[in-house]
Amino acid sequence: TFSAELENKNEEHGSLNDENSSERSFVGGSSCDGIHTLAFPSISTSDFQFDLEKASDIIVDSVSDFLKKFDSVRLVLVDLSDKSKILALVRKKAAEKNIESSKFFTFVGDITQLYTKGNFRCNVIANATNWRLKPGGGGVNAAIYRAAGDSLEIATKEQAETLSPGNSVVVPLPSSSPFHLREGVTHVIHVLGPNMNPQRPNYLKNDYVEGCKILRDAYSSLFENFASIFN
Ligand code: AR6
Repeated sequence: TFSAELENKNEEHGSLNDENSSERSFVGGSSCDGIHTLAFPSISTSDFQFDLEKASDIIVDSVSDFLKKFDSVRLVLVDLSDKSKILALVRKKAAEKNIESSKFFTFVGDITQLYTKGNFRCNVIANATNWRLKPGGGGVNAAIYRAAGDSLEIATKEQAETLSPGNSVVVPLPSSSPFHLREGVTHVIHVLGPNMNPQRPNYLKNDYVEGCKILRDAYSSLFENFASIFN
């Protein structure tokens, strides 16, 4: 079950720094405490086939830059499985960089059920989307649109029709939206990352110079947009 997975995660994978037990208190349910929390998936590393080593370097660098600029924020990288390679790489690199583990950590679970299944409150979640900002397509995008219902699609259309790689858009969720009511998520930030999958639009043909630049842009856009929600 989900909770069994969480307990397991807490013992073995629960935080960036295994000696630091701070995450346990978050799992107890008292997570927000006025701290703005962004949960985000690893952009581009599954369907878009971006290299995991390169992506993990970019995640850790981008997080570290962002946390230097803001207090009272928390960033949480989420993936579905405790065997997630990207979570393991990021945990290792974040520990090496001495990133504060109360401000940035990893979490195993479904990003659409962080509160209802994981007892972990995040007010903002990021989505790894497609250029048309359309529901479906698999991965985290399909899951988020499914969980949020029509209200996310409608609210998204009010903000943007399309997105170019390296950009993001903030979508406020109406308070009547089931996702808002159930999960306490007030905003979804759609992010479009670089694509290394020949079957998808904007294919970069293995150009990692351009790909890394776009992924860096994607995370800075995501984090700046997150900060803009409460600043
Ligand atoms: N909760 C948490 N993490 C998840 C979930 C979930 N429910 N589902 C997937 N992940 P991907 P991309 C993780 O493929 O590579 C879509 O079709 C997953 O394990 O969703 O940026 C869009 O429409 C991985 O670590 O996004 C685009 O066309 C991460 O989320 C395309 O895929 C991102 O995987 C975007 O591809």
